[in-house]
Amino acid sequence: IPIAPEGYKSGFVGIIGRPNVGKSTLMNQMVGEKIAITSPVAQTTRNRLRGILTTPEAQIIFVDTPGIHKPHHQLGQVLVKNAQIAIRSVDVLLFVVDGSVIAGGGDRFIADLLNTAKVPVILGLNKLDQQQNDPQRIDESYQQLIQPHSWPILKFSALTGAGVDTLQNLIIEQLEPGPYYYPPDLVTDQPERFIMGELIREQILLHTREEVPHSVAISIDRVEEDPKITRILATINVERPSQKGILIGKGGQMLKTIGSDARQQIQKLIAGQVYLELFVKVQPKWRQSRSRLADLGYRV
Ligand code: GDP
Ligand code: K
Ligand code: MG
Repeated sequence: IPIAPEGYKSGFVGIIGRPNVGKSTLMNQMVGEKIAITSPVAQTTRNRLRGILTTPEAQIIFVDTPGIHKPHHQLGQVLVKNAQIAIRSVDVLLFVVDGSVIAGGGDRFIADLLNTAKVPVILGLNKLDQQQNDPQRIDESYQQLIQPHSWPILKFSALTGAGVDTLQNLIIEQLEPGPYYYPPDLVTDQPERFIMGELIREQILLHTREEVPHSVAISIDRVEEDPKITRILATINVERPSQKGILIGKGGQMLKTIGSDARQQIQKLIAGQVYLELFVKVQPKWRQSRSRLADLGYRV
């Protein structure tokens, strides 16, 4: 890692908010590459994932967290714990809400958690591109939400990128002088294999209904790099035989669609040809088991 120039700034920025407000979309937009998967399904993001943005003035390390929600089972508890750890270990907190609707109970829960924050907080109203029903009422609900604090409020669209430059500048203003924490050309702390697994999970989230997505975990079993093509063998772990049936689909059609769409995403990631082979395996109750969660790469 090179030595940063005189006066260079750096720091960690925790992105927190309830599920589906656009935290992962925002991180991808800031970093300029798709490193975090996004979808309309809550709990798309399971691990703390770092996205690194290096500019001539500053290196910002974004920490994308799973959305904060009430824990129902072991995985839920792990997700909330990870978000709470993130709050305590960053230099700036970026509280993201869906600015196209008024503040809700989930936002209130997070605002209360943030009362104990000892670092600067920025409130980000996302989805600026979406129609607001009653803009004035929406704005008031968020002003009220952050009281008695005077956190700066910014509006942007993580999807289109509108307003994101202003957000970037405000974050840099809040950072202290510091070194490069990561090489300037790195965009994430995660190994390529992890992102490959995530890109497969993303296609499952996009192609199947509610009951399957929350019960999958992907393991990348083998990656063979040839000069011409990269061969990837991966297993989709599910909890029940019925879910295995759904994922495979009639005549294997569902698995074929998921595999083909995931392959295209992975080809973009590694900028090369990919051959992807997927297996589906039943691992009963993996969500309840801490040791299995650890095996599958979750921090428990
Ligand atoms: P997260 O759960 O907070 O990480 O949310 P995601 O980044 O996965 O996004 C949830 C959904 O909201 C996805 O379908 C995104 O495409 C969508 N989304 C995110 N940001 C925006 C935005 O600025 N505008 C619109 N219209 N949709 C967005
Ligand atoms: K999501
Ligand atoms: Mg996310």
